[in-house]
Amino acid sequence: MKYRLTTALIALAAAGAVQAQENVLRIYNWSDYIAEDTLEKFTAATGIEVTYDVYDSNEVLEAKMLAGSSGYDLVVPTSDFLQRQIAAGVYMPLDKSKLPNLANMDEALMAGAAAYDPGNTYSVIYMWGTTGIGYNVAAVTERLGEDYEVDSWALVFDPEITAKLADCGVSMLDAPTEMIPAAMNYLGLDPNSTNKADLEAGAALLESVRPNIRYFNSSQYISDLANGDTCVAVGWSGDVFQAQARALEAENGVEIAYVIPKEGALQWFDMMAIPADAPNPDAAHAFINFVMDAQITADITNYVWYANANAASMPLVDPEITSDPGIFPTEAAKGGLWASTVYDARTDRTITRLWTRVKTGQ
Ligand code: N2P
Repeated sequence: MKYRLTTALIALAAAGAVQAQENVLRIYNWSDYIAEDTLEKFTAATGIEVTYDVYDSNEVLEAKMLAGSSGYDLVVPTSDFLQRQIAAGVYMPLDKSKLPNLANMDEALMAGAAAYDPGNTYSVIYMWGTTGIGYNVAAVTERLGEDYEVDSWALVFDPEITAKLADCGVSMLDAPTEMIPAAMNYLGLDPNSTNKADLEAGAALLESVRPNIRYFNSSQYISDLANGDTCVAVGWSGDVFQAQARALEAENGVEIAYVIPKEGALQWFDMMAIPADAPNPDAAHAFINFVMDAQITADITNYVWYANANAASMPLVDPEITSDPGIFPTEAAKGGLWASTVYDARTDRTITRLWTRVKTGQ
């Protein structure tokens, strides 16, 4: 009898464990990219527990996705990387019957994202933004003069200018498919060119300013800008605004601004997608639908300062954010934005090789 009871208890405990496991959603998202209460609210609404890991590089995410068996149920690649990963069979088609909140999405932006994922079959826009420049207003003015207008990529790509800024700290994203095209664009070349000579020219420009760059990293600059430890960063729109907000909160006298340079900038979409081998795709669908709730996505935008693509959420987004041209670019600025195209394997290898050279000088 006793034995039987124990067996029954073990069976019960095992069933409980399986059930607990089934009710876990494993998310892999960009760092500094969600509101403080989003996961808590999701668990309260659905009973699904969340484990949440972060990355700051598409290359890191892509390596995990291509290797397979990541254990993640939901990931957030940028649109061009997503396109290549879809082709590699990494994701499962979304079951749109489980996503009634798709009705909230902005049709024009979803049509833009469909250039990478036809029919929006595998993905939904999480947030979008631009890759521009964040800077410490006082530190830059002190070094370049009152009359210097910060409106150009020259701030980070002109060796004479970066030499004057080097002492206060200039950083760049560790994102080769964003930095090399930005340099090419500054040179007047097509940022999407896959011509080897063009890519080499972009890399050579980066090498020419390399001695004045303190580091290449895609997340460190938020706190460094906010604390005044660096003064210029090529960065992602919302991350720079988060630095600005942190400095304001700290009342440390640091004023941070974000500029989309006049030569233009990359506009990107970060996409929620479900790995084909996700252990819990139902929970992932529930989360995607939850994020598409107007209030939830407005809460995220209000916290991370990134634009979302949820039309229904707009009235709930802080007007300070919707009216900021750094977050929602003006029609005029939109003309200067470019979208990235996915690289073929050969171009990808070239970029990787050039990037190693830029970073290490070899
Ligand atoms: C959030 C960075 C997301 C932008 N820290 C990268 N596409």
